[in-house]
Amino acid sequence: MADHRKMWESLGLDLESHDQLMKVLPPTYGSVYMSQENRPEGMEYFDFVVSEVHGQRIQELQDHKAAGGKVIGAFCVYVPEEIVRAAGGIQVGLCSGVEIGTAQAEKVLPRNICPLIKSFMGFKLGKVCPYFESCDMVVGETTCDGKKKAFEILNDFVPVHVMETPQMKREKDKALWLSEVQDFLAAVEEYTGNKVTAESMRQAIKDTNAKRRALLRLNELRRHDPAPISGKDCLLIEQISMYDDVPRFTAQVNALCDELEVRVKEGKGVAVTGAPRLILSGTPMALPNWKVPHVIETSGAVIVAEEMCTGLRYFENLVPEEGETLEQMVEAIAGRYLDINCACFTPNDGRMERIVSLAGEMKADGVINCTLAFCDPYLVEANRVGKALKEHKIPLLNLETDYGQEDSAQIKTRVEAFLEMLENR
Ligand code: BJ8
Repeated sequence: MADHRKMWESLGLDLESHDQLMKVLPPTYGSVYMSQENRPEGMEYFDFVVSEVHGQRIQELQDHKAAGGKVIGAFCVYVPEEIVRAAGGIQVGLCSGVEIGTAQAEKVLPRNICPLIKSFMGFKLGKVCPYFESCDMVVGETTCDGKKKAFEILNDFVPVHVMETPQMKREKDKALWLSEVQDFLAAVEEYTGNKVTAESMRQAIKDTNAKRRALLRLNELRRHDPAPISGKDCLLIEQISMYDDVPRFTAQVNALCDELEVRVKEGKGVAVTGAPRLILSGTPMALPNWKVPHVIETSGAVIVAEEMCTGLRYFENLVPEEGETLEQMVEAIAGRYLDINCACFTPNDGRMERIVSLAGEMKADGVINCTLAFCDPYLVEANRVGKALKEHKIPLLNLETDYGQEDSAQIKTRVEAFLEMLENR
């Protein structure tokens, strides 16, 4: 890795804590990713991105800023990245999947709060994330209570624009959401100093749709048995999609898909034909949270889809491209985003329907519903997931976990018992 210390210093990072974070990543990555057999060659690009996760991409963000551009951070797939792109900005995902800065985070947050919230607060207060420190503004949302209240605190350290995400999807909620998206457009224009035009918005929608199409293409290829690519690799790509350069990422995913198509023709895969096929559902798995997928795939199963925000919920709906005026395009964006099925909505039947249909499409043998500890929306919704899957006789394993490694062995025991049950059905 090139020496980026000067850049990190200029961003105000706490270099000592940052060094500790960077020390954890390579060995974890080596054991989780590089140990996989028969990986597609196209994964080389994504390995490189991880090796330069705080290097090259951060340098690109600094170059963008030096040229007058703005960087905007987000924590949720409800934040419409097309708008930031249309205003000439770069949007980056700020959710983190590692326990770091816990002591600092617990000075402002209760101990018993979802690890995702604790982690992003720890990243900010511990000054260990160059993405956070590159952001001119961050965008919060009123999805779950924990996040909503945490954004008030975060606003003491970085300007936060909060979007009010409704909790239901009735006509009046749609109207509220559209007005929130319009307000967001105005805020982004103000921050970037750039006026969004119909032309720039059309291009941003096209670019973002192209990225989502590439991810959909990748997902489609996973229908095959043997699976041409592991779930771990797909999750990694989905995590990287939140912050990589859009056209470059799209091209790399498509190149990987070209390779996978050949693999499929040759009957080549990463797991043996007939290996148990599982769908992973639940709360997002932010980089570098690979614990559960690693346990699953080292137990002999293969993950064939992620019904998560680091997964299908992020890319399965496209923004319709027919809009002619800026207003029409903004409406199309609002409509597309409100279609996402987050457990923060009530009812959230769309999610249950999607998990069931996905299990059929991907010929899955079962579903693992994995929820972060203290996440009330998803923990309570596990009941609805269980009911829907039972009605369709789809086996389900519910897991609740955090960012620590202490429960790995226990999770492995439960996953192995689930796989044994699938085998004996
Ligand atoms: S659209 S899932 S990205 S809110 S895990 S912080 S819900 S307590 S992340 Fe999410 Fe947007 Fe919904 Fe997706 Fe709260 Fe739960 Fe923590 Fe969560």
